[in-house]
Amino acid sequence: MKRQQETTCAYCGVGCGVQATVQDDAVIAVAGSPGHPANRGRLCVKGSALHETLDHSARLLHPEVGGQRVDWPQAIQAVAEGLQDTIRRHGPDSVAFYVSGQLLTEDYYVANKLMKGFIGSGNIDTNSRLCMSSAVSAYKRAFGTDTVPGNYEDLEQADLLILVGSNAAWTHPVLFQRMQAARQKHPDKRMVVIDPRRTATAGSADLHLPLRPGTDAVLFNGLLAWLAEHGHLDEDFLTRHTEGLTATLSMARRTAASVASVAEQCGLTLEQVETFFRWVAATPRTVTFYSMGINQSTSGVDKANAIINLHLATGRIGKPGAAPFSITGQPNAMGGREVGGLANQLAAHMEWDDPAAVERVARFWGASSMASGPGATATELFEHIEQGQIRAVWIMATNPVVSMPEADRVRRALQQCDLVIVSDCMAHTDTLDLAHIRLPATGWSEKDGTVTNSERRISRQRALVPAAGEARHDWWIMSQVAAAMGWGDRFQYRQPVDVFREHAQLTAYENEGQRDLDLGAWADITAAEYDALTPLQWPVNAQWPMGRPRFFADGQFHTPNGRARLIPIHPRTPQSSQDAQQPYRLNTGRLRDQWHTMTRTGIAARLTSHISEPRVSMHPDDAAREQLQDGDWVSIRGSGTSGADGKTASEFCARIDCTRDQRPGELFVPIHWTRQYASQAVASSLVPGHVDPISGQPELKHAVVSVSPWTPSRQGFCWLPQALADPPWPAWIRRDLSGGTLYQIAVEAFSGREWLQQRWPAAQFQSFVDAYAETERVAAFLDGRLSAVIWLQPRLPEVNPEWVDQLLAAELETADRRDLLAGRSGGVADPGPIVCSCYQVGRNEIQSAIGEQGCRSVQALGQSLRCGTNCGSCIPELKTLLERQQQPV
Ligand SMILES: Nc1nc2c(c(=O)[nH]1)N[C@H]1C(S)=C(S)[C@@H](COP(=O)(O)OP(=O)(O)OC[C@H]3O[C@@H](n4cnc5c(=O)[nH]c(N)nc54)[C@H](O)[C@@H]3O)O[C@H]1N2
Ligand SMILES: Nc1nc2c(c(=O)[nH]1)N[C@H]1C(S)=C(S)[C@@H](COP(=O)(O)OP(=O)(O)OC[C@H]3O[C@@H](n4cnc5c(=O)[nH]c(N)nc54)[C@H](O)[C@@H]3O)O[C@H]1N2
Ligand code: SF4
Ligand SMILES: [Mo]
Repeated sequence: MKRQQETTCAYCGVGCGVQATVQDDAVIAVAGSPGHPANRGRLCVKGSALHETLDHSARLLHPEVGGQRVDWPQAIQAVAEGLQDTIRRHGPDSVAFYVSGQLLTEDYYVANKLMKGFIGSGNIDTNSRLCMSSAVSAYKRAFGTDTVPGNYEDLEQADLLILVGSNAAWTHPVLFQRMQAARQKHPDKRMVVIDPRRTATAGSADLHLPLRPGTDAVLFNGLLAWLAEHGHLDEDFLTRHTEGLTATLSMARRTAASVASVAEQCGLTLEQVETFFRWVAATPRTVTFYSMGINQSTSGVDKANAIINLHLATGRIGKPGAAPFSITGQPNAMGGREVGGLANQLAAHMEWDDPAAVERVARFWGASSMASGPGATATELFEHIEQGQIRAVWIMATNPVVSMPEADRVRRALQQCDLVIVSDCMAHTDTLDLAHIRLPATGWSEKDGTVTNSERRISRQRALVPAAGEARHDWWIMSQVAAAMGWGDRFQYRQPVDVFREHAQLTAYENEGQRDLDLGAWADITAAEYDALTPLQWPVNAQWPMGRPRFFADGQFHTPNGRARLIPIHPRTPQSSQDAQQPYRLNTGRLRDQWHTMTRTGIAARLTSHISEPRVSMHPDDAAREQLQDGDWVSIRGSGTSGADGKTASEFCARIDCTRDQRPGELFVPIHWTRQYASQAVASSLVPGHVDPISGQPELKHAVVSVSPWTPSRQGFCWLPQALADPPWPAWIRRDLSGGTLYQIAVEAFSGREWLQQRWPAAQFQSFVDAYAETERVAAFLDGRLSAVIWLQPRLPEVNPEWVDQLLAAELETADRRDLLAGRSGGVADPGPIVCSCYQVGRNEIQSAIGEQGCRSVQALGQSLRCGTNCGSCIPELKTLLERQQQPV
């Protein structure tokens, strides 16, 4: 029987509603929910591949203690005893939880309560520290609370959209498409993109400001000073509802006095800066949408406040189409902020510095041992592990040995830690591989609860199918541990609604209109109501029973005197600076079709076809100076980061991608590849642990590095039936395809035939060797079926890897064998790198449609090849291909 169920996407903070089709306990199809206000029927490429990532073969299916399979009661006992024993010997601050914006609100709530109210330590922090803690601090400095003023409709209603440090076309694709659709309807709307790189997002903008990295505060200070000088401030709003203008303005004037000074400091032209300033002056309906290019910085809070200053000074806040808008990355980063999952938050928008609040929360929880103040933030937490102050850590739904700055150091710290407990849904992650206790968690399609998206909208993520193997919900696992530690009467949850109801009650508890976060309308929610919950924007209480779309248009802020604060900003440059040893600035970030550490998106072959290897983006002038060509291998080393041995620098080994989208002197690498998927390509291992002094957020966007060439003697591909535990090549990148595993490899001295013979002595081999051309192609056959192929030559062969994948496990005709050894993809056209993942349309096909069939527009390409007609994520790339090919030579 087929049925349809409404749920929410597992990935980004847009929080799209998903309509899942379920048959025989399997999700067989997904589509965007037409009725969900976040996406109104759309999904991006990651969302539309959700059902392709649910294969149980890669899942962690049962608990393990010390590498041995155990049952749940034994696992719970081991965790409880491990934590209790540590607390007994070293005190409550010797244990810590490191959790995630990918937990549901219910999971997050239980984690926060268990640590702060019962274990009695503030040591719970989350990967959101790496993501939006600067945005939270800036909102609190300006408004007194962590309140997102606007909503997604503002993005459509704005006449000027300023995207700062955001590659939304790839990272918040459905929102980006909503913006694009609004621009198409009203062509006089404008979009400005501020990003050192020319991203897919920047390529779609009316104005791209490729500023010098880290100089955003100069730009926004300069803008404020210029608007004041030209009489564009909202004096009435400033006088009645804000404080701090004089000092803020004088600092702005001091640090960014003129258009010329701004242009000089930011590395922009006068015309670029002036155009931007004039557009802002002329457009009251302005939304500034900012993301990791702002937050991930040692002055991230200041930069966010520089943006908020602009909106306060022009009164552009809380009105339709006018707001500062920090966009969150993870599906439930916002839910974490609501329960108080950051070490420096207490709970439910109450703070540590208010003793009455600490007492109130303790009373509400019936806390046996209430923590008295903030605990360790993410970077501090791993430092405390390294120094032996924290002896036991429980990591849930995050992969810190890949995503934390100084990733290799974090790895060494965990290797020394007495007790590492990891809850994850997958069987192998770089972090899980270091755990003493492994706990299988339910994943998307099984877990059940709520998430809050970037516009404060709470939606249900529903269980669609039974849990895989013995996987259990995170809230259940923690509640069981709490019970085993003696606090069962305070953790008697039978289902997610029990947790949600208690969370809603806490938000309303002795609130009396004092706290913005108030879910009082749900304080007595029943299971049936919870099941039927429709997406609403908090608060949801007597005053706002259907949720509240916007805050602050009335000029009422949650500061003691009710006024918003403008904050004087003294711009600071990134902490590491380039020198002769580390001449390049390194920027890190995301690709369109991968999610973070690839534990789920790496499984779907369709998603690895867009960009199949970690490439280092480099300006052609830099490449020329280093005597490198596009596709050459390099080794990148970071400063102040030490590798696996603790002595030499961490290393990132990959091929370069020469592109003018990059500023000279600056490199970009993707963050997705882990030790599971590449020999040496963990971006965060190159990034030092410098953090913002207010928010504790690491400066993940601004490292400095050296580059040295590496010339392998040969490169190529190895197709195998399955992944290897320990690949033998000095450099490799793995892809999981439908027929088996593909390795892209680079080798020194290596004979493909000898290696295959050692692995499969019983196999038959056919090979082609051209010693002069240094080319080797070997095929291994088991029982007449093709089981492995290695193809090596001095440069990477231009072959469509899917072609060989399709042949694996097949009994090949003589002609196919001949083609294979000759390296001719017999009759199978090579589509080239995949541009449209939905319909698997490659660059070669698109180029020939433009060149030979005369397609002149995205629409024409869509009609001819279907590319761009489903999720639309590839439209910016289609436009670029059209532009490039149509330029007169
Ligand atoms: N496809 C995909 N989408 C995702 C995710 C994913 O893993 N994959 N992850 C989600 C998560 S958790 C997050 S946090 C978001 C992140 O979403 P984004 O913030 O949009 O993504 P990033 O690629 O990290 O960085 C954004 C841009 O900041 C720019 N930048 C770097 N330095 C500066 C600077 O000094 N100034 C300015 N103005 N810009 C700078 C970079 O060049 C980059 O293009 O994406 C979410 N969406
Ligand atoms: N250099 C550099 N580093 C970065 C960034 C950057 O831009 N540059 N960005 C930072 C940002 S913004 C972020 S958000 C982080 C993300 O970094 P991480 O959080 O480390 O990355 P994920 O791969 O999302 O890890 C989530 C893990 O949880 C598992 N999981 C999924 N669902 C569940 C569940 O329901 N329960 C449990 N228990 N496990 C689950 C997944 O299998 C996966 O192993 O990376 C940060 N690191
Ligand atoms: S934009 Fe894509 S990844 Fe983000 S929630 Fe929507 S479908 Fe999921
Ligand atoms: Mo994030």
